[in-house]
Amino acid sequence: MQPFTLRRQKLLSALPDNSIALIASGHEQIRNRDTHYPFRPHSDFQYLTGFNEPDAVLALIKTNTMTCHLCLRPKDKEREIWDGLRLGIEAAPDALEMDSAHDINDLQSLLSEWLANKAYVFISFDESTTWIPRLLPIIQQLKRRVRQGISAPHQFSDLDKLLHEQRLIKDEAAQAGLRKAAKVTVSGHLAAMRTARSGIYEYELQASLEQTYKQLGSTHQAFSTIVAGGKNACILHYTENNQLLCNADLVLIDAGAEIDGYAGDCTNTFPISGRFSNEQGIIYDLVLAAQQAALATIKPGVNYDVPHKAAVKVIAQGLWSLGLINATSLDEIINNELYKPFYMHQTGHWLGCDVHDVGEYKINGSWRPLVEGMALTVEPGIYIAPDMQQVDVKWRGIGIRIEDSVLVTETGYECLTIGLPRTRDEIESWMQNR
Ligand SMILES: [Mn+2]
Repeated sequence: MQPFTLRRQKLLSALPDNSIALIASGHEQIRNRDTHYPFRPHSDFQYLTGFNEPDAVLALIKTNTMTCHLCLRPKDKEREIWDGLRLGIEAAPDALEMDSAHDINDLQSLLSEWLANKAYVFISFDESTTWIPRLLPIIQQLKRRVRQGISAPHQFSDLDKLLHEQRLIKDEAAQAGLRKAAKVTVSGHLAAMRTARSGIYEYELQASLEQTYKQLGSTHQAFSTIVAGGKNACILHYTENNQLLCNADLVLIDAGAEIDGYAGDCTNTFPISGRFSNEQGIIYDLVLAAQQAALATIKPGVNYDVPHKAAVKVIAQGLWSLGLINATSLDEIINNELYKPFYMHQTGHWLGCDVHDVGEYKINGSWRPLVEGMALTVEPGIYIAPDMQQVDVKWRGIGIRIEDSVLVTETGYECLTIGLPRTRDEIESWMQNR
C-alpha cells in the first residue's frame, strides 16, 4: 500500500461522520504571456496523493464507509503532444489507489452528488475564496430539495487544523524523503565549497550547487538559493546572488533541494580563501557554540522555544564578552533583547513538504513540546551590519548562519544534514585539501 493511501485513511479516520474533504492540486501559473512557472502541486495534495498534475481535486468522503475519489484531466492526444503525458482517468484508480476517478470538467455535478446528505465540508480556509463561491450555490440548491428527503451540509471546517497536525509528525515515508532531500542538499553545498575562489560571482557558486541538485534528481529548489558573499550575508533572505566574491570574504549559502516533495534546508558559512580572519573565526565559533547548545536541548517533551533560548543565551554572552553589546548583566541583555540587532530571527522552523512547514508552534498560548517524528531546523546566526556604528569597524559586515535539519527521535534527535565540515578547523582543512 502506498504511503499516500495510509495518510488518506488516517485523515479520514479523524473526520467526523457525514463529512467530505476537498483538496486541490492547484493550477499552472502564467509567468509571462504564454509561458508558465514550473508546476508544483499544493503540498497537502501531494502529501495525500503523490500525484503531480495540475487541475486535480481529491475528495475524501466519510459516511458509514471511507472512500477516496480523484478528479483529474482526461487523456488528450493533442494536448499531450504539446504539454506532456497525462495519467488519465482510466489508469488513475489503480495507479493512485483511489476508489474512483473522474473527469475534472465534471467536478460541479460530482460535487452536487457528493455534498448531498453530508453534514460537514472540510476545505483549507487558505483556499476559501476559491471554494466557498463554488460550494455555496450547490449547498443552496441542495437545501431546496429538502422535501425529497435530501439534506445539505451545514458547516464548513478548516481542514488545515487536522491535516497539518498530521503532516507535522513525519511518517516513515516522510522521514525517508527528508533524509534524501538533506543528503542531496549537503552534496550541493560541498560542490559550492569546491567551486569557491576569489574573483568569481556568487551565482557561480549557486550554479555549482544547483547543478548538483539536478544531477542527483532534485526537480526543484525547496526555496530560492541564497549565496551571500561578505556583507550581503547581513541581508537574511538575499537572493540577488550577483556580486563578486573576494578572498577576504566569508560566503553564506542557505539552500535546499526538493526531492519527492520534501524540502532540504541547510546553511553553511565559510571563507573564500579557505582561512578565517581572526574576527570571522571568533564570530563563527560563537555561532557554532550557539547551534550546539540549541541542538543539545532537542528531545521529546522539551518545549519548542527551548533550543532558541539556549542559542540566544550563548550569543548574548559571547557578544557581551567581546564588548559588542554594552550591558551590566546577561539578564539585562536577554530580558531587553539587546542581542536583537545582531540576531533578529528565530532559531528554526518546522520542516517537511514545505520548507517552512505547516503545524502550530503554540498550543493554547504555550510553546508546544517536541514529539518524536517532528522535523525542524536549528539555525542561529550573528549579523553585524556594515553600518553598525556602535561596534568597532573590524567587526562590521560579518554575517554568519549555521543551519542543520533534524528529526526528533525517541531519545533525542537525528541530524539529517550530515557530512559538511562544521568546525573552523574542519572547514579550513577541507578547503585546503579540496
Ligand atoms: Mn531554514
